Amino acid sequence: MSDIVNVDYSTRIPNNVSLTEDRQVLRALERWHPGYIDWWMQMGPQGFQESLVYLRTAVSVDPKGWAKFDYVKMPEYRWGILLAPQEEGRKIPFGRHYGEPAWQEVPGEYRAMLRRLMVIQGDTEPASVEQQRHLGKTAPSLYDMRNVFQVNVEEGRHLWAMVYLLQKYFGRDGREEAEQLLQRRSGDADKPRMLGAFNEATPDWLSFHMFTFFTDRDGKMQLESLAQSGFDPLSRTCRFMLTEEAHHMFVGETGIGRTIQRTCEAMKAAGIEDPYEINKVRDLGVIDLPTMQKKLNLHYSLSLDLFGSEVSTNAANAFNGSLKGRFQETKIDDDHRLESSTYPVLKLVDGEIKRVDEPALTAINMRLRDDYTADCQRGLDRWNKIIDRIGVNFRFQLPHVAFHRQIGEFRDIKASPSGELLDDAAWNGQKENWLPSKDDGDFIQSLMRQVVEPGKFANWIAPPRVGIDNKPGDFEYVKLAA
Ligand code: BYC
Repeated sequence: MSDIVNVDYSTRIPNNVSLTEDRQVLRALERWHPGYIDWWMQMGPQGFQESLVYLRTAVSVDPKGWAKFDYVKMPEYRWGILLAPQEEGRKIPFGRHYGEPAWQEVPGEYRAMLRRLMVIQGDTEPASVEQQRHLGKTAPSLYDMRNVFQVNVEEGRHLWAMVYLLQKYFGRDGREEAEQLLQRRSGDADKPRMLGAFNEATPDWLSFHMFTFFTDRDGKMQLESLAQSGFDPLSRTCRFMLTEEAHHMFVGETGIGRTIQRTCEAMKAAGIEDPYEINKVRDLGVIDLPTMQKKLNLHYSLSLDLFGSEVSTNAANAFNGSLKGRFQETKIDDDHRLESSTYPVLKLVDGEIKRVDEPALTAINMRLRDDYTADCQRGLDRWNKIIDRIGVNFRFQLPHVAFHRQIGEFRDIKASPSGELLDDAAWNGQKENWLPSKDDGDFIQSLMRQVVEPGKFANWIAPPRVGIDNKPGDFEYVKLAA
């Protein structure tokens, strides 16, 4: 049975896909496993492989009780293959094959396109682990340290998820791709990861929390659209990955929220009313709000690039072929084929940013990106409420989509966060007001000191409201190796 809810932990690779009956795939995965562990030891969290970490492990795909918590050494984490249960009689919800039964095998004509989507998705997962591997050393508490490690092991599992699909459905090509996924390295000049944001450094915890808020949220949107896929094993895989993804975005949103809270409280206690009195705020040992806005500008714009070009034939082909749908496709009230509808796209027309109606089919990336922006804005609204509640006069804002772009319509122009087009001189004169400068980075770095006493937090971040798995405030989330 391929749709069992509980996970078989008796084999080396926990799974709910009856791997023991699938000898060839099991052998391919077992051959891949040692290379994965080598990669984890080399590129995973540095200095903590012997520590006992209070982690959740998926033990079921039942939404009501899918995880258990326990102390685990990260290299011994049980990375498994978990797919959401098969939906009886599932029909393809969009594209040319709308209404046909979902495919259990890869249709020959879509092999290359599907493989590409899975390889790109797979590539981001280990990339983020690589980007975050230094963070344990400067964790502001054991609670936060545990959270980054939880995110890391689950990104590792997401790599397994894509590797399983590649090995099961793409034969020798799939096995080669699975090898390549262990060879590329984030930021490497010769063999970089595939997408821009995954080659950037994550130098400090503010970056980590921004990354998990903005970039993991791109992950959510991309997984949501792949979860619509006519290729059922991909759909089921992504549906289960989304269950884990929610915690990653929680880590980002609450991480930034706690940083904002601490800064605003410290300002109030010191009688500082003006959030732009940056040096005075920094002297309190907290991160000033304008610097947080700059980090936000950076991470949002890098994440927008992950949606590809606004007008894309790749995206149109993937939708038309019923491989990658829209966000919440089944809830949208239209023909689900997009044969004649249009969608408004911001474009550069005669040197001005204008709204232009494009065929909805080629504007698929744009639509997903708009859904993403709306989702980000809701998070910002929640952060702004924290600022209001404490009574500081400041608001976070998303920059304009033309700001600081490297992909798509606006990659060759310069624009301010409010969307005003600028020449190079104006941009160079202002850019340090909009993006983190070296000084900003150095200041943030100066606050990054590891705090390992249970229940204690670095000065720049407030404690969380509740613990993980309802543990008390002084719970020892990580038992560091002696
Ligand atoms: N960087 O037609 P276009 C996550 C390339 S995050 C570099 O505009 P398309 C996670 C593109 O490959 C989610 N290159 O784009 C988060 C194409 O090249 P080829 C990851 C880029 O294909 C946190 C050319 O430009 N999942 O899970 O419509 C932690 C023209 O492309 C970029 C996915 O992305 C870029 N930013 O859309 C851990 C889902 N953008 O093929 C994990 C799978 C475009 O012509 N991927 N290019 O040589 C896709 O759906 C699409 O491939 C993309 C691009 C959305 C990425």
